Order: sequence, then structure tokens, then C-alpha cells
Amino acid sequence: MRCIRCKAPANVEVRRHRSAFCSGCYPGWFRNQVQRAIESEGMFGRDDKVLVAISGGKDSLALWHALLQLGYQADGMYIRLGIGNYSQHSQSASERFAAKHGLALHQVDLKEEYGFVVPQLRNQREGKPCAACGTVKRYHFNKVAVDLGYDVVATGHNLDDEAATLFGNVIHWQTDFLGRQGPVLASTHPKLARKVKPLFRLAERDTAAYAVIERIDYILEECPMAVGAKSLEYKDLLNALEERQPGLKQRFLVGFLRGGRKALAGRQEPALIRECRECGQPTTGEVCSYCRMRQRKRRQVESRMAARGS
Ligand code: Q46
Ligand code: ZN
Repeated sequence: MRCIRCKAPANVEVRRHRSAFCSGCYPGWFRNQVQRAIESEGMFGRDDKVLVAISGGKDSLALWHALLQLGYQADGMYIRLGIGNYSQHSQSASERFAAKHGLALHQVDLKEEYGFVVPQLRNQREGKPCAACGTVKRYHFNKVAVDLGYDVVATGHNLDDEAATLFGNVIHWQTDFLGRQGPVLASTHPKLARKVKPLFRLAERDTAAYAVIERIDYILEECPMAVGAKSLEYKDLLNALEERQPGLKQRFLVGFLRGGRKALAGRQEPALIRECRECGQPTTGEVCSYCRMRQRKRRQVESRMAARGS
């Protein structure tokens, strides 16, 4: 196998593009894909300030690295979720990356600033805190971006993530979610930052290859709460199909973005956004989901204390 650019022996194969690259040419191809995604979806421009959601894993650090190499103004943001060793390791990897490249990394510490950690938010039925963790991340990434004057929040969601989410939404016919799924979530309120996913054209293994070649020091460890998640089962299924039909994941996602999503989006009323009665952040209800989640948590703690006292 030879590099399609310089004909040297290839190190990375991208089967869905019927391409292969040597380690000298591969990073340029990867960054071209990121640039194409940014331009074709109108994600942001050279003058925009980008806030990258950092987890310490390969996707978010590769995204931050690629954006800087492409000449964009990109700072990072990390949320200390309080998930034991995983959080400690991911925080260190994020801080090491920022220090090595002399970059700004904003941080929110849930325990210190808000008095809770993500494992306390376990859903009684599923035994997992992932839905609440998603609410926490969306809330704080948006709040920091708006408070500090960033134009856009960029996340490291890749082709595998997006295809698995699409698969899950189709399986359960979540038409509301389907209508909103895409690489760009526009801002519909002054307190809502635009959200973008510049890696949506790149598979997980493409990002891993980029991180290795560019010597990005990321954590291999996955969040322990992810074990048994449905999204991982969907990824396994799609990967098994991709093995036999290279390009299937991309065709599934791109086909949906070009056709299906538009049909659905046109049928949905745009949600009315107002400010949360408790915290002033944007929401579709009276009280935002973050404040409701914290109120639920407070009530649980109070009733536990009352039960102990009785
Ligand atoms: S960090 Fe949070 Fe993920 Fe861990 S608790 Fe679940 S959602 S698995 S991306
Ligand atoms: Zn609120």
C-alpha cells in the first residue's frame, strides 16, 4: 500500500475513501477534512473566537490541535466532573496539552463551585448519570462561552458518534431529536452560543491516527460510567457493517443530513427560548433542565436526611 499523495509506503488506510497516506501526508489530509467541514457547513470564520470542549481524550485534543494548525483562534474548556481517577487523569492530560502549547484552558469545578459531582446524579432506573452529565456539560460550555464572549463552542463528536446517535434516534423514532441533529446547532437567543462539530466527517480511527502521528498525549481510558451504554452497542453494530461495506457510516449520516433532516426540520415549530427563572440561562421552560436537576438532587438529599432524623 502506497501513500496516494507522495507514493511512499503508507501508514494509515482510510478505506471509505479508498485512500492511504504516509505519516508525513496524513495530518494534512486530516486537517483538510476539518477545514472542508468548517467551510461547507459555515461553522465559523478566521475572526471568530472558538471555545473547544476538552475532555482529555483523543477527539477533543486532536480537534484543538487541528484548529490551531489551521490558524483558528481556539481556547479550551474543561469541566471537572468528579468521576474518580478518570477525571483526575483527563484533567491532567488536558492541562498538559494546554501548557505544552501555551494555550488558555478555562475550567469549571462542579464540586467546588456547585457542591456536587456527576456520579451523584445517577438515574435510579438506569443507574447511570449520563443524561444528567450531558445537561451539565451543555449548560457550562454554553454559559462560559457566552459569559466570556466566544462566538462558537466546538466539540469533538466524530463520524462514529454522529452515526451512532442517528441510529439510536431512528431506532426509537425520536423525530424531535432527528430534526435537530446536525454538525451545526445555530444560536437562537443572545445567551445561546452556536455549537459545531468539525470532526463529523472523520471516523474515530482517523482521529486516533492523527493523535498518534502528531504525538498528542491523550488519555486512553474511557469514562467508567460509559460501560454498557447503548451508544457503544450501536457503534459496535455499525462498525461490523462498516467492515463489510466500507463507507456505510458516512453514507448513512451524510444521506440523512442532505435529505431526511431537512424534511423533518421543516415540520417542526421553532422552540421559544426564554431565560430561566432561577439562573437566567436560556431554556424552553420556566426553569432550565440544569436548575431542575439540581432541585431534584437537593430534594433527595433533604428527604434522606429527614428519614435519618425520624
Ligand atoms: S463523561 Fe458523562 Fe460521558 Fe461519563 S458520565 Fe456518561 S456522559 S460516560 S461522554
Ligand atoms: Zn436555570
